[in-house]
Formats: sequence, C-alpha cells, structure tokens
Amino acid sequence: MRLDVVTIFPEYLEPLNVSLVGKARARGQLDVNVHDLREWTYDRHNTVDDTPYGGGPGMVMKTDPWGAALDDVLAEGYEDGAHGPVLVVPTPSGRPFTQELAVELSERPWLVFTPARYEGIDRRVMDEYATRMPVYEVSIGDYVLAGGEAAVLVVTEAVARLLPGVLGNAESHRDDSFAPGAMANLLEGPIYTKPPQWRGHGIPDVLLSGHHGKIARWRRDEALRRTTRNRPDLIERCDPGAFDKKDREMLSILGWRPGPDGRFGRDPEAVEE
Ligand code: 6GU
Repeated sequence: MRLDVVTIFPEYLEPLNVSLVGKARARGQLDVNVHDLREWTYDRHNTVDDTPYGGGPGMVMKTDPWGAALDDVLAEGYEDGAHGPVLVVPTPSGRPFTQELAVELSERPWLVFTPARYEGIDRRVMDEYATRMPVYEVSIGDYVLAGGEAAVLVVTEAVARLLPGVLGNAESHRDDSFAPGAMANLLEGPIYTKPPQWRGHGIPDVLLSGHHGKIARWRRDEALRRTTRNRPDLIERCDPGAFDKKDREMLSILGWRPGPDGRFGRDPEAVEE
C-alpha cells in the first residue's frame, strides 16, 4: 500500500517511522511519502491560509497550494477506479472513523491524506478531487484537535495492522473488538500475565484451571460486564440473536433486560453491579 501525507508539519508524522508502521515500511509493505505543503507556495511568505469569506473567526487553507500539491502527488501514478487513489481528509466534521472504514481503506492500494490546520480547507479542494477519486472526510472522535495530523497517525495505524503480513502472528482480525460483521461487538475484558501475585493482587482462579470452556465463558462474562459499563450503546445496538442463554443470564445479573423488540436495555429498576 502507498500512503502520501501533505501537511505543513511534516515532522508531526515522524511516528510513522516507529513500531508497527515503521516496520511495515522497512519491510516494503508500506510506501509512505510525507510532503511539505509549503513547497507548493510561490509567494515570499509561503502563505497557505487566508480569511474566510462571509467573515468569522480563524483562517481557511487556500485552494492553490493544495491543488498544486495534490496534482503533483497524484501525477505519480493516478489511475481511475479500484486501483486508483482515495483522498482521506481528516476533519471533526467528517464521518466517524470506525473499524469498518479501516477495513475498507485497507483494501485500497493508495491513500492520500490532507491533514489541515486552522479552520480547515477551502471546500472547493474536496469538490474538485471528488470528481476524480473517492473522498473520505473522517473524524476520529467527538472532540476537536488543533489539526488533522494526529488523526492521520490514528487512521494509518488502524489500517496498517490490517494489511496482509503486517501483524506478526497470522491470527485473523475477525475477533478484534469492532470487527465488522461480528455477531456482537463487545469490549475485551481484563487480561493478566505472570507473576501470579503482585502487590497483594492475585489473578482469577479460573484462568489457572486449564478448563478452556470455563475460561471462554469467564472471558465472555467479563466482556459483557465491561461493555455494559463502558459502552452501553454497543449492547443496545446488538442483534439479540447474538446473545446465548449464558449471555442472557449474565446480562440479567448486570441489570439488563430484553425490551418489546427483543433488544437489550438497562432495567431502570436495577442497581448498578
Ligand atoms: Cl480528523 N481533525 C481535527 N482537527 N479534529 C478532530 C478530528 C480530526 N477528529 C476528531 N477531532
């Protein structure tokens, strides 16, 4: 997979040399190219922003540097269709970046990122490139960052670990929390390693029992416990067919009941476990 990032802070992308993404680059599985947007400015001050039409606070990134930069980057191998590039535009007004979208992007050969500073990029830039390629405006969560560079790191890491051969062990991503198409998206419960005692804290006996069935059941119960507590929306959204008899017993203990449509919701009478 090829990645291009156009930014006014190329040094912000240095983490792409580290860890999983860095190793994938070293192995030739990822071809990462970071470009300084100011190389496509032609005035004395290397201007990339200007005041917004209609007034208002902040500055807007100008069309021309982006147009010139993207034309040059895309000229390095543009193709139409599934083999062509996609534009990924990080913005707090984008669609939520999810595991499903990470999987979709991981199936493309070429991602071009345009992280912005200031209030964002002149709309006409996205409109122009949308005539040539898919444009994904994505947000990584409900908070506001000072710029899109951190979001590029987030998206790149989520996508890179899905590429064939990038994760060390060839275990599948099917069991990832949030794997698309999973029966139920539950958060993972707690995990432990040696030593068996640490500062007076032991580990649950079942994990030492060697009883694989019991261990699997305990893990599932802990996943339900953690998901009801931290992400009740995931339980409410679940197809009730995803819950077996034991799941239902656990959900009941946690104070969750099926509603008229079968979907689970928190029993308003229940006391928090
Ligand atoms: Cl992608 N960019 C910025 N600036 N803020 C964000 C974001 C992106 N996602 C959430 N907040």
